[in-house]
Amino acid sequence: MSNFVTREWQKFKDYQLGEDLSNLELFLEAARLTHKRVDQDGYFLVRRNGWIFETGPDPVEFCDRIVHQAHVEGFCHYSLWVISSEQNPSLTGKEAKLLKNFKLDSLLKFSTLLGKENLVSYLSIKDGILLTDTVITEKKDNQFLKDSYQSKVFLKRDQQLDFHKKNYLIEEEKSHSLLVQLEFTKRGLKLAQSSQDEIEALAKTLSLNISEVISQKAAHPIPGTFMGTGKYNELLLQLEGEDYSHVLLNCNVPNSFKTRLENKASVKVWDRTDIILSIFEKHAQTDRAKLQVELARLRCYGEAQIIERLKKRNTGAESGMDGSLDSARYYLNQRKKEIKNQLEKINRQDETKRKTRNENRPPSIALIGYTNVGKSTLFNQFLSRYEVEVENVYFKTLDTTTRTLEISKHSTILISDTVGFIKKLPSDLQLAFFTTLAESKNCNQLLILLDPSGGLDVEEQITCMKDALHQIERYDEENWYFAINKEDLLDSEEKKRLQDELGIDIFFSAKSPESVEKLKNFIVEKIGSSMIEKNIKLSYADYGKIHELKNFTTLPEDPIYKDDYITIKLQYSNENLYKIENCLGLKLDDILV
Ligand SMILES: Nc1nc2c(ncn2[C@@H]2O[C@H](COP(=O)(O)OP(=O)(O)OP(=O)(O)O)[C@@H](O)[C@H]2O)c(=O)[nH]1
Ligand SMILES: [Mg+2]
Repeated sequence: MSNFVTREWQKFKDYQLGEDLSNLELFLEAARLTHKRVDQDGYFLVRRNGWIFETGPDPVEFCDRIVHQAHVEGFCHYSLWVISSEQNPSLTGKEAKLLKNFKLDSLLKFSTLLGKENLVSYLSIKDGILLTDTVITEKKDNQFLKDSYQSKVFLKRDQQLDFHKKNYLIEEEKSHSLLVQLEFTKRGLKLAQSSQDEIEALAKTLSLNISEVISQKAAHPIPGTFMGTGKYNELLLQLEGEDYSHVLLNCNVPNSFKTRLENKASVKVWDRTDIILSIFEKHAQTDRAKLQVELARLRCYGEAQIIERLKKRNTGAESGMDGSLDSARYYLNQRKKEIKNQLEKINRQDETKRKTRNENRPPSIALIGYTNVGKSTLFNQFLSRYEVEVENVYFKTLDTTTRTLEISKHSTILISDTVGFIKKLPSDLQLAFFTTLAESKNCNQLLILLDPSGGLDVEEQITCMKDALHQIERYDEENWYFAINKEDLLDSEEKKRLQDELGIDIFFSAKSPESVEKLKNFIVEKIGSSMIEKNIKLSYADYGKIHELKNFTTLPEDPIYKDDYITIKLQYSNENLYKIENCLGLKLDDILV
């Protein structure tokens, strides 16, 4: 990219930051001028209420930076603007990829052509606060974009400017957070607390860099300051001396405590629930996941806090609210109702799909386990292709994916990758989480993966998994298999201890193909042993039905072709017997070998 181009776009950005651009026409004129000078397409990002964040000729470079900032700030709704001399800038492959890679909500396009029709498309941003739509406008005698609907995008611009300027600086200096690690020891205290390892892994998932830790061990929380007064003062002192982007707490604290500290120290305060919610928000990809997280956020924050936030951000006007408590409350309830209805619809559709699949359901197995244990890695290995995303972060997967897996030449099973568990998940997320697990709830077998290198002991992972499974009403422990993944990270002594003390069924490494093959054989054997096995005799006239049989049986061996008939070994569960007999048009007992 030539220096000239970069400089010109940089000037445009400075212009945005320096000017009051509530006058949209001025802004568009500046964009047109910049564009004329550089003769290249340009891009900029806007936050959901219209704040221009960054401009430049290279969208990838600043998307990288901005999306990172978005996570740090807890915002996740971004639109990318394309300024182009094309009359109707089309979505190129590169831009489509940007939308996907950076999870941008939309691409907004603006043509800089003068004298002809100008076009601005607004695609919907589904954040429930700013509702936009796709609109085409014409320029008529300097009447360009006078439409009030569209100027909403730029509303309140000047009040947000400092905020973003500050973000910009924070990003350049690399943000850093302060961790407050509290441990309460009183028996029977029902408080979700993360170990330091766990909270560090959660922070890393959000790209939050912990540069300082303040810790305290106490019997129970102290009213008001939550920690001891001395420790609280130490925290305030630390916040005074350093410019942190976040204070992170390893447990959940009352909202009033957070607000007080935020106001006092001008820093974002996130407790364990906030951190987990932000991760879910960051990773939610499907409509269902996005809606569930939004609902959890609305429930979790509580009415008062959301209203407070709305007021602070002054988004009331944009959402069409008059800013009063009543209308905010009305808006919140409406939004909750809306989300619930949409979720119910999605669940109904999924249920229908599941039922159809169950009609002809081969044996099924779900990969479940604590977050980051390697479920998705194993899933991809089993299928020999990159089906689901894998990353060394918490809660990468938020939705269940089910695929058919060939386990031998004549048999298939259904295999599901699922959302990861975490100890003491915030209760509002738990609800969302268990709905997502509905798919695995119906699987015949559960392969419970455990990670000996994770932030939580294997013993604790097992307890957590058992609790969660009981909550979705799965008590059939005979169908659960415990498998330790990441064997490569385990020393022999620890392996022996786990084998002796916990009765682990199998050790493997999802990264080693031989090891995955061993696990596959283990699954085939287990599925086989839970089923009825029979040898039957089929005439050559029924040869074509063998393929159909695979939908609800397993054929562990190749059929044997005799002179007058074929013998087949069948494995099936009793509930599928009538389907087999229907398919063959014969009673199994009549054709046994
Ligand atoms: N050393 C080692 N690392 C592994 C192994 N299996 C998976 N991993 C790594 O563990 C990390 C998490 O893997 P994922 O497959 O995303 O884990 P997951 O259980 O699907 O995680 P969530 O979707 O977040 O619940 C990735 O960095 C993997 O590369 C293994 O056998 N050995
Ligand atoms: Mg996963």
